[in-house]
Amino acid sequence: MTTNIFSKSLLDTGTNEVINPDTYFQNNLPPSTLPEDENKVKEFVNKHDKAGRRIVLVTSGGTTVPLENNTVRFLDNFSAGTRGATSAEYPFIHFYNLFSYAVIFMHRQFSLQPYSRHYTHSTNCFLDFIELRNDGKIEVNSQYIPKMKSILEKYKKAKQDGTLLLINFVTVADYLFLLRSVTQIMRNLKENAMYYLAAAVSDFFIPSQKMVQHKIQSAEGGLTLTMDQVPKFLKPMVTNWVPEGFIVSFKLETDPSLLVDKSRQALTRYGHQIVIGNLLTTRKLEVTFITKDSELKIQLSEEEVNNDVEIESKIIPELVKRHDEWVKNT
Ligand code: 9Z3
Repeated sequence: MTTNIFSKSLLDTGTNEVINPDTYFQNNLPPSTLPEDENKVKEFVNKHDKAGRRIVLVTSGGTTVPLENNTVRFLDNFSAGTRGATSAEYPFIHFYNLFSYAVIFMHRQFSLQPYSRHYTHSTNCFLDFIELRNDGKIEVNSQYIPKMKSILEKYKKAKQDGTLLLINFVTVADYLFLLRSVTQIMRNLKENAMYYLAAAVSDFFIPSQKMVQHKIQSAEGGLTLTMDQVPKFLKPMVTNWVPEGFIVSFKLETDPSLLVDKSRQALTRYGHQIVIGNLLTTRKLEVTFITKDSELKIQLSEEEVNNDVEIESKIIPELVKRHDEWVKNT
């Protein structure tokens, strides 16, 4: 026997229509931390705008879709947050570009963060990098010092200059409300803002009024889910929220034969500046930049892979260059 969670919910039918973003925001609750995050973002944007910096919003990590209002179970989108966290670390500075960027890093709670990402997860736990000396003191193992020193310097500099602001989301609703607020605050930056949308955002969700309140019980057997489509938020973002900003979105596919066509479709549909296509299996080795009139593959060579070069070290300078050219031509 299977359980259809809608048989337990207030409304009985899912809808095949993609709902309008405005309707979505009217019918779903914002995260309780939204006003606090908005204040932090306003302060950050004002400070860096006055200092003549450009600002980039980097989104990172996957969104969850809760199955119950008192959430025990949820669906998740794939993303460790490596793309976003790594990108936010590479200086958004171009050698003939006078502007530097401050970074708003909007990430899934507990996903990888810039700088600390090198030492946080089980494969590179910080405890493995330090030694306990005979005199009871703790020190970094000498073989790791050069790399740690360079990361620490960049981390301290970002902290001292206050050029990195962290805000987080968990659910797809948190993400959408936060994205709308942050972009609207950044709107006045016009072409001096870049939006780098690397977060993996669910295409499907269950509206809260259709969700059961309490934990779904297993006594009735299996579970059948019907989900609504998440509104296509890139449309209002490009058209209304930040029409003058430089917007870069990522397209994730698993079937190589679909990647370029689907990326181009997204670009045509929303009318923003760049779609970066990547495949799940090769995302750390190869990406394709798609614009209205060009297609560029960025790859790591075998030698670069062996030398631990990260593909973001090529993506970011290319984007900064293109942002610069775009500002000059608009
Ligand atoms: C990406 O494609 C990212 O590059 C990855 C990064 C999620 C693959 P990791 O964090 O992975 O390094 O583990 N992000 C965009 C995914 C997405 O949901 N795009 C939407 C779509 O494909 C458009 S905004 O429809």
